[in-house]
Amino acid sequence: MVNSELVLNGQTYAYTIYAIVVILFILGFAYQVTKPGKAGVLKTSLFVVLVVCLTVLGVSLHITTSKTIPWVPMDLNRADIKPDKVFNITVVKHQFQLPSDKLEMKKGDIVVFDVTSNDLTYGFGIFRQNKTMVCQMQVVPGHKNDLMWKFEESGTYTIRSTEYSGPEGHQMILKDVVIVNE
Ligand SMILES: [Cu+2]
Repeated sequence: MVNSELVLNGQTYAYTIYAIVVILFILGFAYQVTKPGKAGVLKTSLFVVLVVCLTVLGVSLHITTSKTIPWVPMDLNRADIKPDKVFNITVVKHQFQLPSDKLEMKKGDIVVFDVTSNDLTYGFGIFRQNKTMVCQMQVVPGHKNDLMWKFEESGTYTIRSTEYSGPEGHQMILKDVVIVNE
């Protein structure tokens, strides 16, 4: 699985470069058609080549990144996967109730976070130390909400609610409670 942070950074750079090329192309075109004097006409063949290149680049960005969304492969096969650990978590009155103080696992373990809400709709998100999100799901009362995940990097992670659940919702943070050992 590809780290979501890597996907995000990669896409940021790739699409920024792509957008800059397109903007330069349009600026160049605008300059050509508005400059005084004899218009320097862009050769039709060159124009076609540029448009085709941009199209191929744009489409291949989508194709190469389509399988990099980290949660796709595991979710497609999750019925056949037996998790190494299941953490049963309850949420009530804007409080997460964990089965133990810390949720510990080994790097590469397949774990399931089975979260039940007894009152409102909440969110369950796992965040890195730099506050970027690893994964999240919605926690709806009266429904089964379980998230299967495999941590590819050891470290300490924080649980936060990722859904607005009223004014008290912002305090739903359990700092450094998910421990992924090497
Ligand atoms: Cu979109």
